[in-house]
Amino acid sequence: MNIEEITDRFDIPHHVTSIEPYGNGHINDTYLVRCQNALEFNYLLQKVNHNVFKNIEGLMNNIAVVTSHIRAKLLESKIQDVERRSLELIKTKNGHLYIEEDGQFWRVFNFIEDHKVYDGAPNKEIAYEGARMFGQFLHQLSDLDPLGIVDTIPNFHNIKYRLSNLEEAIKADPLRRVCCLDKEIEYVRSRYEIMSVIQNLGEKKLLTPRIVHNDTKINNVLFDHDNKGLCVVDLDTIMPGFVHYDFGDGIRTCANTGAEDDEDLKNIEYDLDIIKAYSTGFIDSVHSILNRDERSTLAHAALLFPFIMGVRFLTDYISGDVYYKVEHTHHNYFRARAQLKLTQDGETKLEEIQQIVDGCFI
Ligand code: ADP
Ligand code: GN1
Ligand code: MG
Repeated sequence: MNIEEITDRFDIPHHVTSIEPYGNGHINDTYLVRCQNALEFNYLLQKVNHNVFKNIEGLMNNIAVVTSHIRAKLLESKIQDVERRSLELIKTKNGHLYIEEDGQFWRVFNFIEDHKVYDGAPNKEIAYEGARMFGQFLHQLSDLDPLGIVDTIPNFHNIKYRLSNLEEAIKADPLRRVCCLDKEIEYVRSRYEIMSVIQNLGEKKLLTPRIVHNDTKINNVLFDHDNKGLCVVDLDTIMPGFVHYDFGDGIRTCANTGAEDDEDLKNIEYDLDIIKAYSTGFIDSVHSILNRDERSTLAHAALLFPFIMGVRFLTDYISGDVYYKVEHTHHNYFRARAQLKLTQDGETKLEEIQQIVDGCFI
């Protein structure tokens, strides 16, 4: 079945004029479906990455529950433009949430028109606004029944699990890549205890389990032309977790002066002004729901997230690039090295980051 035939199985009430690859994600295959209609209403078709997400039925149910919950809240608050501020799944002509064809899984969303995305925050205003959107999203989900939400990737941000995966990959070493990675592996191993702090607090039940987004890269917020946040996208990883996850991944992607995969390590450091803007936006949205331990340990997420991503990229590099889409042979290596450099920079700035975060709760 070709992509036009796949699209035709969804309940799209307009004539489709083109289907083109879209966006910059590392996981799913995304297409913009343009249609002929007076309102310029278009759609987003996605092939969900089944290698990454094993339980598609559970994942699609999560998304249906969350998008309906958010849409109901927006309608209740009488906000304008609800179609551009929330995702909506377009069902198939048979009323299903997705289709399965030849072992591939496809779904369609409303396409949010006239938006901008940023891979990093170009200024403090964007960092504040992106963070406010992620914080608001977490707040909107705080009254959702957790029993209706399944784990789409078990142990997704469990650093102990990620480190044990790395050790297994090192043992297997299928492409003989480990011999060139002494420096990175030694650094990662030396941080095992300190990077397990949040996981340990969670295991001791000191942090509130919440429904969180879990993938708060700044390019998962869509902005309007005035750089005001429109909508949070990429809902595949919504599942139980801790507030630190959404705070940390946002800081990692907003406040890095270099790129996620920067080959020039001199470009990479944490910009404290951006961290301040991000922290202010996020905490403005969530402060009322956080407990004392969540507040006092939030800053640590600025270390944990580049670290966890460094570990995951390194594991994928050693395993032969089986998880992330890569653009060249050593892409995962450069990603890992860049993320570990950002972690090291965070370590040198931890005291200042802690002060910034504490200041946002006053
Ligand atoms: P991935 O998991 O591969 O990152 P995403 O769901 O994040 O996939 O989609 C990839 C990109 O497509 C996003 O970064 C965003 O730019 C764009 N995008 C996603 N959903 C929508 C939407 N409903 N409307 C407009 N653009 C979208
Ligand atoms: C992936 O889907 P995308 O590109 O927004 C990954 C995140 C990583 C990120 C690193 C399901 O996010 O966990 O932080 O790449 N998503 C999944 O860029 O693994
Ligand atoms: Mg994405």
